[in-house]
Amino acid sequence: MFGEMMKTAVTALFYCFSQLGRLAEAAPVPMMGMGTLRPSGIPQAQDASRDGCPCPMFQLSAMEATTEFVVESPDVVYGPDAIEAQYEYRTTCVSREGGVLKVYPTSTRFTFRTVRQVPRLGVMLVGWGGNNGSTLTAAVLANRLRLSWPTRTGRKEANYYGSLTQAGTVSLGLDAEGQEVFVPFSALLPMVAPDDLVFDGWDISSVNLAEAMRRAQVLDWGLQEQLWPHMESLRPRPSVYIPEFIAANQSARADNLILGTRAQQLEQIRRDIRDFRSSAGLDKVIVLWTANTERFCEVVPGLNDTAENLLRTIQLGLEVSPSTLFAVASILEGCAFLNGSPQNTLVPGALELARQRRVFVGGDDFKSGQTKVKSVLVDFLIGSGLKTMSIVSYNHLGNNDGQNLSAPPQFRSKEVSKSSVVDDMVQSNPVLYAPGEEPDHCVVIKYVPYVGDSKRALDEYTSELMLGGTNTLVLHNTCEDSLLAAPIMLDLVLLTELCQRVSFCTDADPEPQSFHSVLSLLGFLFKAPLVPPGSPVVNALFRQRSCIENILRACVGLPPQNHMLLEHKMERPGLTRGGPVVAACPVPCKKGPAPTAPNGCTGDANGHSQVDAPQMPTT
Ligand SMILES: NC(=O)c1ccc[n+]([C@@H]2O[C@H](COP(=O)([O-])OP(=O)(O)OC[C@H]3O[C@@H](n4cnc5c(N)ncnc54)[C@H](O)[C@@H]3O)[C@@H](O)[C@H]2O)c1
Ligand SMILES: *[C@@H]1O[C@H](CO)[C@@H](O)[C@H](O)[C@H]1NC(C)=O
Ligand SMILES: *[C@@H]1O[C@H](CO)[C@@H](O)[C@H](O)[C@H]1NC(C)=O
Ligand SMILES: *[C@@H]1O[C@H](CO)[C@@H](O)[C@H](O)[C@H]1NC(C)=O
Ligand SMILES: CC(=O)N[C@H]1CO[C@H](CO)[C@@H](O)[C@@H]1O
Repeated sequence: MFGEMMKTAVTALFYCFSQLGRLAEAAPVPMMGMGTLRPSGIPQAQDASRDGCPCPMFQLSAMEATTEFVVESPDVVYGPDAIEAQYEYRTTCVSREGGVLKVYPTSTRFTFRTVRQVPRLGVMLVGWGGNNGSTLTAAVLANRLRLSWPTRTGRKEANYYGSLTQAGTVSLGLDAEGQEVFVPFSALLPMVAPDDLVFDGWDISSVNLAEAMRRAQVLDWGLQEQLWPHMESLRPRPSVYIPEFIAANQSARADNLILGTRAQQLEQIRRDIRDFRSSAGLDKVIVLWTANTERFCEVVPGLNDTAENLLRTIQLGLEVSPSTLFAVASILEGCAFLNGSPQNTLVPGALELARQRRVFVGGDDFKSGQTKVKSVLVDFLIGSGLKTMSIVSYNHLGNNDGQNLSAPPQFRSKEVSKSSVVDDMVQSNPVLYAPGEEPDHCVVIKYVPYVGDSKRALDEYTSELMLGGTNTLVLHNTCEDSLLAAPIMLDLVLLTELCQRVSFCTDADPEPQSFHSVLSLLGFLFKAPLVPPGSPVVNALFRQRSCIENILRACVGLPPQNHMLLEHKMERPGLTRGGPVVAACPVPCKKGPAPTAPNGCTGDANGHSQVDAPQMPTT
């Protein structure tokens, strides 16, 4: 049932046909990353191809995993330093004229330039000793060292499952047989390899990363043992602790602090960033807040509404949250700052400062478990014309974060970040929802120590069907929160770094520019995506994914992915392909009069690969 629903929600959806027989009546397997997300019980991609699995999808992704590609086009120039692509951005402009919507197609010519040289990149985590910070560090080390470890269900190997860039793929197009060719997301443009990242960070708790890993109780023991000697020497730098911002129970671990005035603390953070950059020989540093959720704060005119006021507030020692202090320090050091927690760290003054210094900021709150499902499921429900009226979510978790979140002021931050996640989907459908009408939406978070990091999320979605019917979906999701969050943190850093190497200009404005300092392209990875003032907030997950994919494609001169597959939908295939090979017609072309009334079996609107589908209406 769930698989059935995902089928319509997920635009680029593929089924492994060879598995379909095996799984018999079981739900088809939605694979967001095409061959990367596997249903449990199906062998890994590599194993599958080794075993001679006839499924083309798995073989392809394994085979293509290291493939480089080159775009053969007069619009794309691979220079020694940069890839330059001419790109036609086609969009539309809508205006209301006398009760009629007039839609004007428009076109803008862009030139994208992507620097090819990837830098030596350092990542500084605020809250390095937390579950997320220690898990991410461990994951990168385990992959770099190619570790494997025994578990009761067999040996496991380090991988980057859950990372869009490392384990997701994109379709480059069709080959001569009419089959799609996939490459890893990370192959689209030169990106830093995650194994090459260098980590550092701050934590109010002084324990080293090995002990932090043990405290987090996320990883298998066999893995922890092997990582121990590598993590033991990693020690978080002292951090800024202001008790009123995080829940009282954190004070027990606060033994590693930067003392002094706010201004002195700011200076120390800046020194730490410079020290890391020079001592580790880095070209770039990106700062990521993954420390505890702080309480929600009001923006006060005259104090944090402009860059100048915010800097003055810090100098005067007035109230400023630790996360905002870290954001300001990063921006002043020219380092991108990403906020993985829900609180409103990036106050207007911080955004203005980022704009002035041309530094990227992104946020808020990693989109890992429940919210991610919500941003798919509600998109599916409303997108298919069902009127969702009630969304209720219960969470219980037992990690340190959960303990905090059960405190009301911190919960308020989480509630705010989780609550607007369906707004764009509701507003996209004026047929179902009158202006101002919205579903009931309730979120509850409870602290249950026993479940630890294995967060439980229970969701109930009730929607109105035609003629007075209702449909209620209930979902139970066991999250392993930090293992979902760590690959997201990785993607955030890698995509942000890539965006720093992209510049573009238009014919009308030939002066090269960068993306807006509020890097809204990262929306796929955040629960409450921060966007430049005035731009629409997109929460729907596959719109967000398409945004990243299509912008990266534009940088190599490829058109947006449109999933039309017209090649496979024509009575008489007539598409000529460019390139040296004019592909053989993939569909058997019958001579003679075309059938006048195709009976709808020419394929399948869900983007299925055509392998087993009936290919032509039989006359
Ligand atoms: N675990 C998840 O799946 C998940 C998902 C979405 C969002 N988040 C958000 O990410 C954040 C971190 O989660 P976690 O599970 O790693 O929590 P955690 O409690 O294990 O780790 C947080 C760490 O931050 C440290 N810390 C607190 N205040 C600090 C400060 N001022 N400076 C430096 N360090 C400080 C703590 O000592 C702790 O080590 C939370 O805000 C959470 O809401 C987590
Ligand atoms: C910390 O949490 C425990 C329950 O987990 C509670 O009994 C205790 O009072 C809390 N301490 C503080 C300082 O809030
Ligand atoms: C803005 O500054 C005031 C005064 O320092 C502070 O009380 C408030 O919490 C700040 N708001 C935010 C969102 O940081
Ligand atoms: C770690 O990241 C996950 C995913 O975003 C988040 O839910 C959790 O709260 C984080 N943990 C902490 C302590 O920040
Ligand atoms: C579950 C739990 O122990 N939460 C604690 C978090 O911090 C608040 C204070 O802000 C405590 O009252 C809670 O007990």
